[in-house]
Amino acid sequence: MANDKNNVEVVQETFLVLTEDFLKYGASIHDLRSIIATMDNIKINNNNNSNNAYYIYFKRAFIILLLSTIYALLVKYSYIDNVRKNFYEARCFVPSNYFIWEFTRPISNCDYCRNVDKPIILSNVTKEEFKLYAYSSQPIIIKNAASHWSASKVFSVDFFRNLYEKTEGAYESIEEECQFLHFESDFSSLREVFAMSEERAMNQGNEDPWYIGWKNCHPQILDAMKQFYDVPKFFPDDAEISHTNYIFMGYNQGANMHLDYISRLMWQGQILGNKIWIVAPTPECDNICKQFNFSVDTGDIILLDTRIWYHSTYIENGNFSLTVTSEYGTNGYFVNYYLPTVF
Ligand SMILES: O=C(O)CCC(=O)C(=O)O
Ligand SMILES: [Fe+2]
Repeated sequence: MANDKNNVEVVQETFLVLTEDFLKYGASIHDLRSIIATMDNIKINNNNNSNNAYYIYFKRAFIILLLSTIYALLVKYSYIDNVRKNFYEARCFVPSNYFIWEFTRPISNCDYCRNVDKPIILSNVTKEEFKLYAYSSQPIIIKNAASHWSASKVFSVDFFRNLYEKTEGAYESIEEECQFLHFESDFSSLREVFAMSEERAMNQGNEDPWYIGWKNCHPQILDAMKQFYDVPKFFPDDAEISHTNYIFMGYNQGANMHLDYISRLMWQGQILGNKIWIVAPTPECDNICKQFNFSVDTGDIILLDTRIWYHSTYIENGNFSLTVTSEYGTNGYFVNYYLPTVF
């Protein structure tokens, strides 16, 4: 058992170090996707899905084994001590571990993205009407569903700085159980974000634009935030609603291309500003499905399955964007999109 754990850790480390090294040397997640797509360059179609899937699994298992053996040898002979040290120091700043998820996720049957080249756009949707779309794999925008939130008048960099400064244990909760995502920005913690100059916070002057996100899980922070927004009323009664949430805010570059390793669907309320979303299919579906872009405007809610759609975001014209994001849905339906797991 202890040995198994060691092996799992070694594999995870291998892929974390690989991801970090690729990103450090200037590769983007987009480039990494292309590598995987080239490796999986097999047209998946309805007739021989499972053969292809076994072939892809076999290839990935072989690569995992090969990389972890090489890595284990390097660790054994201590050549990698420095890399390892850096890895532990940098671990929490890696936004998402591309290789772990790419190599261990199930292979998609591509049904989720077949013929999908734009989001479904709805407005004034009732719970009854929404039932039809509730667990759709197509991105959905519900126009103006968040326009009535008072968050648009209250949420700002200052609001969150004050809230975090005055709430005991709030910063620690991010380091201990939650998550801070710096994307392309040079911040390593939320404390650092809130310590930036007013000028930089407003994207004025000569400093680089910034964009960050973080997960809120401190009960007092969540209670304070919930006075200013609502979980959408149109979600089905049986949907699990997450109690935690994320804030994403900043300018220009947005989030880099990634998939999320979460158990439910994502919903996001666009509280301030507009944001462009770029969504792309998983690499094994590159021959069948398309990447596309769409804009989410102030007051809209976007629903997206971020576990199967690669996604990145971008904010135009130097404007500020602030969103609240959370999860809804059930674990169960996830299996519909994927071929049976063979491991
Ligand atoms: O809002 C963003 O910029 C990225 C959000 C995201 O990646 C997510 O909600 O999964
Ligand atoms: Fe995401």
